[in-house]
Amino acid sequence: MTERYYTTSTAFLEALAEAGVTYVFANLGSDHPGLLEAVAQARAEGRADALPDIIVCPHETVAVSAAHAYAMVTGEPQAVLVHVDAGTQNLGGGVNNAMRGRVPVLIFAGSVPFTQNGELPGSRTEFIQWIQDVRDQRGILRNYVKYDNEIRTGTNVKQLVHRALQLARSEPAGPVYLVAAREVMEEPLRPYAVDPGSYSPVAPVALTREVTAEIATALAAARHPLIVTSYLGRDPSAVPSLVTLAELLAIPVVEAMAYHVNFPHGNPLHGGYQYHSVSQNPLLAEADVVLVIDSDVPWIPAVNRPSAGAAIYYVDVDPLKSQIQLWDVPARRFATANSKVAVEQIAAYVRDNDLADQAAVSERRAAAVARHQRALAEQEAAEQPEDGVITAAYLTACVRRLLDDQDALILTEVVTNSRTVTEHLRPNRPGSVLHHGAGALGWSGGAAVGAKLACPERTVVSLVGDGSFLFSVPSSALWVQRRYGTAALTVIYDNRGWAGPKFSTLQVHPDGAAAAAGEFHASLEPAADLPGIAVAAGAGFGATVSDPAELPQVLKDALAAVHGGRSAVVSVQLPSF
Ligand SMILES: Cc1ncc(C[n+]2csc(CCOP(=O)(O)OP(=O)(O)O)c2C)c(N)n1
Ligand SMILES: [Mg+2]
Repeated sequence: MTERYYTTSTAFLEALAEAGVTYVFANLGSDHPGLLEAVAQARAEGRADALPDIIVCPHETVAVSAAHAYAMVTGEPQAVLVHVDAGTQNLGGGVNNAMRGRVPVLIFAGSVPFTQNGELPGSRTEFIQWIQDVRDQRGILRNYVKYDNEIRTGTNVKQLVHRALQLARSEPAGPVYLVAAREVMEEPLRPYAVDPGSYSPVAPVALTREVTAEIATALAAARHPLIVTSYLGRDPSAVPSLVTLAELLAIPVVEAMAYHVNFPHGNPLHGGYQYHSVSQNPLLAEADVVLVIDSDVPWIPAVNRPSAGAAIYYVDVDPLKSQIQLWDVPARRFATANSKVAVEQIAAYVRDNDLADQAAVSERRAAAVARHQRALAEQEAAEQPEDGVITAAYLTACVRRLLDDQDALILTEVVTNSRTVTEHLRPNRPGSVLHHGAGALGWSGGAAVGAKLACPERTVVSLVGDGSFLFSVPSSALWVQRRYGTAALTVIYDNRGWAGPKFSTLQVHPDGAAAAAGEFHASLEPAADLPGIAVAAGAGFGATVSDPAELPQVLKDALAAVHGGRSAVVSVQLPSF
């Protein structure tokens, strides 16, 4: 029997598969012959099933965003393969998003060969291998990864991969980066195995009994307790636990810069959404005890903060925000804990010690019900189209109705329309709306690919700004969506420009020369044919709509195209900002 083909590349890919990586989102280069040969040899030997599938991504933004969304949906990290320093740089904001969004992703890039005279298999053969020889390739990503290392030999590559993924998955989760030169990836090896079971992520952390008692007692004794959260819903099973705690004491829950469904919109204790807040939130102003759980920016203190006397408790996987340079939320207690575990502990303590003052709970509940009904009535009123113009609220209501009977997964990247979109989607189901959780636009196109691969049975819908759509490299994203049968519906909130930078300028210079001139260099007129770009790249349906009466039917036709297996992109013309 001939000896099995087995190199560092084979072992690397095997380790990924053993660790649960199903897909390698790849953009290839001269650094990857070892990996491509390993895949081909495995196929020839009938062992292709032991390796992950390769998804070709013509832009790295699409690759990393796909891996990001896949991990958000499943909790399972995927791999991204890029070309030396150049491909690493092209990952750009996508790595930033994965890091800030606490999402595990394993990124691998080749580094240039370290021999040049043919001393070893893989030695330099192309001029670019001198040009791409930089001082510190790993430094490109060091601000944005939890761990970076170089694979120096195949003999322990499996351990490195499993350790990297263990770090990536342990809370706070995040991206990790491995590099290796061609000679190392070509190294012949004896096949070997490691036990993936011995690299599980760190177990969730609980509150101590003392801190549980302190927080439970403070919340139960408060007149106006409040919970603020941004990403507790990253574990959908944590949401019912939060609902139980909130209902036990009738505590309103405010979602701040939410990028998951943290609390059902329809629950009367939902205290609303805070995004780019420009005014004081009354619930925050009246609160005497605030539990912040899983949030980076619970409020923006210059415009919106709790009262000076409020007792704040901060529970988070990283309550001191060690990855943020200036961060200052004065709290009475900071505690490291998994949010689901923590809210269950606090609720159990309240119940076991009969701490709930039922009269106060009934009073707060009645106030919450009235507040919630008022908010709903205001939202309903805002959903009517205005004088033949499609507003963001009306559009979102149409999308909500369109998806009423669908098992939909909605990805949002709508910047200045974030609050409107979340309010009018009225999300109730944990895990049904996702956002990258960070600041680098251009996620949604690739994210739709990852989301669809993660849950092929669900209808994937991206709601995006026109600027964000262009950032997501639609020529690449729509092609990947077609090639791999991951059809998605994209609805563009098209205000023909970047409202965000304009609003930022007005916040700092409300009466300045830019405001007086009305020039913010944020217009994207003359408008590009965005659905045309999508159709040229691979979408099966593209349309631009500006008549409110036509909108529901256009959205239906677009959804039908998606159910028929082809992506659809609809540009919805909103008023210019
Ligand atoms: C990669 C990246 N580049 C630039 C920015 C700065 N930025 C913030 S909002 C914005 C405009 C986004 O436009 P669009 O998606 O149309 O949303 P709108 O502001 O119109 O609501 C820009 C350019 C960013 N966040 N990310
Ligand atoms: Mg815009």
